[in-house]
Amino acid sequence: MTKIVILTGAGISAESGLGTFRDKGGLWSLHKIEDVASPDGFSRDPDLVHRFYSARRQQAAQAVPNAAHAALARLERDWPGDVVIMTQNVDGLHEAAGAHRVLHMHGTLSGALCANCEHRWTHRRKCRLTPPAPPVARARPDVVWFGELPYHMDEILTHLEEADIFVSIGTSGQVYPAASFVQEARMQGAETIELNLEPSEISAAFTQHHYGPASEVVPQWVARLLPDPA
Ligand code: BJW
Repeated sequence: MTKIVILTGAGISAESGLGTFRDKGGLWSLHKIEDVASPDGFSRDPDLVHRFYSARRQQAAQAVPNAAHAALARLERDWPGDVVIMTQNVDGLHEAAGAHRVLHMHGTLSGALCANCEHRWTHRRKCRLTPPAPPVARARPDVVWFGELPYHMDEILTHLEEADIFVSIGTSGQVYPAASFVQEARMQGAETIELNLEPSEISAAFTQHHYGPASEVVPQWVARLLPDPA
């Protein structure tokens, strides 16, 4: 049975109204990465970091999955082999579209973590993080910042070793370790496909490319793999 391993990045959620990081007008043109996406930035100015993530949490709560998320959920449901989505996104839109096998390698906006004791919880309110009770005092978003180890790496590496098809969707290939997944999959003999708005930094590593908005190229790719829905 053919195993399909899918890596997604911010580009898949762009048409759901969520900003990407490195595109023109993206999050990193509005905020300094080292201020809002690093442990040092959080230590220096936790309020700034909380404001940044509160705003993104509010945007994500209003966003709805687009045709690309829906196509991947259909692929997961109807493909006779294994399908795994590993996402760098923290927005939860894959699950909102109905996908179940999703590994959140950079965490989620709904997760909270105590920076002192590593206690984790899901916060109840949509915007501000509220620690459940003392001594859980230093609440931070449960997301992966620069210099931190992404989540589920052992499981991810196993899936990459087993992949027959590796597909990268809407990611610029500028952030590691995700940017190296295509090489891992290629070394195991997987077919490698890039679906993106435009060639990424690592396009040359892929054997197939389809460029255009995710809401178009992803459903087209899924339609080639699956017969029309009844
Ligand atoms: C569309 C579209 C549409 C637009 N349709 N497409 C030197 C060399 C190599 C590595 C390093 C180095 N120095 C430091 C490092 C490591 C560092 C790193 O990679 N730095 C680089 C800047 C060089 N990485 C880390 O620190 C990571 N940890 C780590 O390496 O630990 C060590 C280790 C790991 C594993 C094994 C052993 C040891 C941690 C990285 C954490 C990244 N965190 C963030 C924030 C997460 C929380 C949050 O969301 O706020 O993750 S940063 C940000 O970048 C976020 C994203 O997930 C990530 C990737 O961005 P993404 O998704 O690719 O978005 P964009 O904006 O870059 O691209 C969008 C793409 O979509 C574009 O191509 C568009 O064209 C396209 N697009 N509209 C289709 N409609």
